[in-house]
Amino acid sequence: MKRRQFIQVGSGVAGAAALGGLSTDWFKLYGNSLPDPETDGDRVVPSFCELCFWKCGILAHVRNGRVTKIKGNPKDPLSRGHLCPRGAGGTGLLYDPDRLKQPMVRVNRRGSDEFEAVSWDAALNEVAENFERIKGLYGPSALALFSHGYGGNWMKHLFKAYGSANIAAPSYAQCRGPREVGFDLTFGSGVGSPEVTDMANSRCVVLIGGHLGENMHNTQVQDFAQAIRNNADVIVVDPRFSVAASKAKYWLPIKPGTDTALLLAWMNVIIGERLYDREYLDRYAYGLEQLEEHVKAYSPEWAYPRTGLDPELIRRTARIMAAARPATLVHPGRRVTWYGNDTQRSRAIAILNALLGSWGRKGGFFVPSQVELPPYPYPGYEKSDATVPDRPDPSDYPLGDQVLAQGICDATIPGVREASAIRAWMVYGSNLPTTLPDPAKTYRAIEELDFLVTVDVLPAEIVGWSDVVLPEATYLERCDELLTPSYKQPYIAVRQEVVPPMYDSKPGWWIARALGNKLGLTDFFPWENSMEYARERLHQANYDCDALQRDGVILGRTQPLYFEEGAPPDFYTDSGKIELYSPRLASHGFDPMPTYHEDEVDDPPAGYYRLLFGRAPTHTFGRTTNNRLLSEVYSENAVWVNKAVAAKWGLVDGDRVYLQNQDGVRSSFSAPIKATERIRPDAVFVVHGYGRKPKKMRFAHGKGIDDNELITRYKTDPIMGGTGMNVNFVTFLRAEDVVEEVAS
Ligand SMILES: Nc1nc2c(c(=O)[nH]1)N[C@H]1C(S)=C(S)[C@@H](COP(=O)(O)OP(=O)(O)OC[C@H]3O[C@@H](n4cnc5c(=O)[nH]c(N)nc54)[C@H](O)[C@@H]3O)O[C@H]1N2
Ligand SMILES: Nc1nc2c(c(=O)[nH]1)N[C@H]1C(S)=C(S)[C@@H](COP(=O)(O)OP(=O)(O)OC[C@H]3O[C@@H](n4cnc5c(=O)[nH]c(N)nc54)[C@H](O)[C@@H]3O)O[C@H]1N2
Ligand code: SF4
Ligand SMILES: [Mo]
Repeated sequence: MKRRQFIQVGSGVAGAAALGGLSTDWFKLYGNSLPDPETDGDRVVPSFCELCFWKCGILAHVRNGRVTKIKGNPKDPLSRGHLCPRGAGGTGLLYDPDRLKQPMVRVNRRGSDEFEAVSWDAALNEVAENFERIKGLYGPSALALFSHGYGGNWMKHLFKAYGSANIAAPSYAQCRGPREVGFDLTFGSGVGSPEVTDMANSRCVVLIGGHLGENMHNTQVQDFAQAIRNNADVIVVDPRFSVAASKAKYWLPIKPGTDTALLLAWMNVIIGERLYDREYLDRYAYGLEQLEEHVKAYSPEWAYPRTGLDPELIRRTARIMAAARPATLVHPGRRVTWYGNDTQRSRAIAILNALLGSWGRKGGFFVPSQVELPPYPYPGYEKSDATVPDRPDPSDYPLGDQVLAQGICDATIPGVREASAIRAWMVYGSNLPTTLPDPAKTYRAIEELDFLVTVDVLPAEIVGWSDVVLPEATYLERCDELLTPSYKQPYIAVRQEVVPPMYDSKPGWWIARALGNKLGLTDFFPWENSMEYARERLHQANYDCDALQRDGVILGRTQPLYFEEGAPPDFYTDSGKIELYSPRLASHGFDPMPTYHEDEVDDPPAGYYRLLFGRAPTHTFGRTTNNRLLSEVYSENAVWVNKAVAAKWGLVDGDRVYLQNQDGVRSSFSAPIKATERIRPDAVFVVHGYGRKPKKMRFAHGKGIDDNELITRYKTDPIMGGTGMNVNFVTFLRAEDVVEEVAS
């Protein structure tokens, strides 16, 4: 992308932010869909994006061997021809001068970030020897894989073939795990990704923290913009006046951590005033009588002192939701690991949707479908030799249905899970020191490891601590597993090589196959390359691989989306119904219906503020903070502080501060203050992904504050093991005082 064009992108975004956010036509601001005569005659390769995990279809333009720009693929259901700013800025990753360029082996103590460049053969031999040694001594379950991003599928295949089921990602227990479990307990299926929200047709959208517009999942934001254009009633519950709140009819600046009280009060009004969908509940739901009894005590007046929200506002918003039903979407959110009671809060959101009859209904949640593609005919995976060691006792977090990333980390530290200790990690596309809470523990686990191999594209924190570093080709330089999302429009998408890998980087499929061959797993890698693999899978189901490569997508046949259109009302719960009352939770000793426990949230100590964090539209965590194109707009984060609080501290906009938490942990770097009325006085907010430590990330290094450093505490969800991370408090240290202290 040319600089001039990028400035267009940049100023568009900055303009949107300055206006208080998202213009309903904001996608037009990026110029993605503008005709550009300068690129006529380019080679155009369809593929899909990996700047975040939404997987939008792209058209990459290539001229003279260089990718000049990336646009949305109009045929692709997840981009619909438009990209978010990050997707349009993908060349900033491809041409990042700080990229990992060759395989490397550590030469000094772990964490010194000193390496020697070696050949692929030497690097993979080192990995294979260590894997074989550790497997021989302790069995394959002493090996763990952390994997985030679509390319990780090849490594997961490798691990399963090798006999280890220890495959974890912070996108479960640090992200949307509680939501999936809460919805599954209620409706018998999760919300999935892409979410099955039918927001474009909603007449009322309720966002509980979900900060769409800053949280920039492309089609979610397009659908949200559509709902706003349709004049839907938008209700945003957030301690911060988010971009979404600026588009809302009602902003409820809730006291952090008390959302379950609000949700119960809303149910109290909807049930008390008989505003729910009686017919729908009679047909599909179990436990309405118990729920009616249960929520009687939770009046808006009861909720008021807990949430800080006016009882009349609670009543009015409940009635608005009910008036628009079933086209009311109480959005399930995505990162819901907040306070450790998150499965129950997600349950409360699910139950509220059930009362409004919105699951399986137009404007609520649609019923998704998927193109069926048979798996590649591999031999069966070896059975893993042990149960996963991520929880001390199998009865801990009994409803967690994926491996807990923090549990694998714990199991690496001697004395914590002795019987099933982990000795080696492979880390693919996951920057654990900045994404697992209590980073001191993560570093301790890393130091205890016998062996750590990282597959990455940039010299991230985790890379600096590795024994072997394998540089992956970026998503624009590689083919990947076929994509068949479960969505409104079923389809197949292909990721293909737009330009050949730069430097000595290799695609994930190549790395997994080469390593698999060294580990004697040749039966699991019978294909020569991933396109041959894809062709074989497509051939078996009679799809045309050439057409897929030409168009980027093949659309499947759409199925009915709503119950009223004939979509099957299947609820995969024990009762086969929507469970307002959950016998399953009761059988494990948990509240069968969401309950507000007074002791669930602590107040900040005097002089401290709750640390909240979220997204900026142009960044994906720390994945993009080194991307020169994207960082033009927000090159560092700012600390949002309530104006009155800032005044009390004598701080004005732009004053630089360090944050220090309740345990005396101070941020490594400073950031400017943003004094604003857009946040409650009891909380501060920073965007996640800044304050990067590695000096080799020359652009991002030292810019802004890393929220994760300050997350020394977390509360674990007893139901499924998610780590509630909004439980830390911070205070301010003026940057000039800190410098003095360091100098003295
Ligand atoms: N403190 C704090 N912690 C959080 C969150 C938060 O907001 N604050 N958010 C949580 C959430 S919602 C999630 S989903 C998780 C995500 O947490 P992680 O799974 O750790 O994900 P990322 O931070 O995206 O990991 C990025 C790593 O992938 C590398 N990478 C980028 N592209 C590629 C590629 O194509 N191939 C390979 N091999 N590597 C690549 C990057 O260089 C970087 O090192 O974090 C959770 N943890
Ligand atoms: N641009 C961009 N978009 C992204 C990502 C990205 O990195 N960059 N990451 C993607 C990923 S993996 C995820 S999981 C999602 C996460 O996006 P979301 O699910 O939307 O966000 P969260 O991080 O859970 O929540 C952040 C919001 O919750 C508010 N909040 C904090 N505490 C409370 C509380 O107690 N109650 C209420 N009601 N609100 C509260 C914060 O003020 C903030 O506005 O974003 C996705 N989209
Ligand atoms: S939402 Fe943006 S970054 Fe994410 S896949 Fe789509 S275009 Fe790429
Ligand atoms: Mo996430």
